[in-house]
Amino acid sequence: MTTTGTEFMVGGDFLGWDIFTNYTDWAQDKVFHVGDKLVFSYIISFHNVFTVNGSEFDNCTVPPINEALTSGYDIVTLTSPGPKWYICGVDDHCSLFNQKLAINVEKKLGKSSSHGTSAFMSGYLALVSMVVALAIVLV
Ligand SMILES: [Cu+2]
Repeated sequence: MTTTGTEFMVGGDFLGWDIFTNYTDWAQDKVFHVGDKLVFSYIISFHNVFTVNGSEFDNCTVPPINEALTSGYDIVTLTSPGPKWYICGVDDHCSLFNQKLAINVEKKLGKSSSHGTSAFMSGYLALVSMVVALAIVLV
C-alpha cells in the first residue's frame, strides 16, 4: 500500500510564509506524517527558510546563509518522525514577528494497517475460492 503524502501550504494558500501569520495557530489543528510535504511560498528575498534545531528556534538563531532555502516556493519533505523547526532568516522576522514554525511529525500510518489489509484480503480470497469451488461442485 503506497500513500502519497499530504502537501501542506504553510500559512495557507493566501498569505503563505510571511510575517502576519501565527504559525502555532496554523499548525495546531494539523497532523503531519512522514512522507508529507511542507510548502513555503513567499516573495523571493522578502523571506527565506531555515531548518533549525529547538534552541535555534527558541532563540531565533539564524544559521549560515548557505543553508537557507530561497526559491520562493520551497518544498520540504518530512522524512523522519519527531519535532521539526523552521524559521525565516531575513532581518528580524523570526524574533520580532514570530515567523517561525514548529511541528511534530508522526510515524507513517501504513505498516500495521497494510498488514491488516493483506490478512483480510487473503481471508476474503479464500472465501471467494471456496464459494467458486462449491458452485462448480453444485453445477
Ligand atoms: Cu521573513
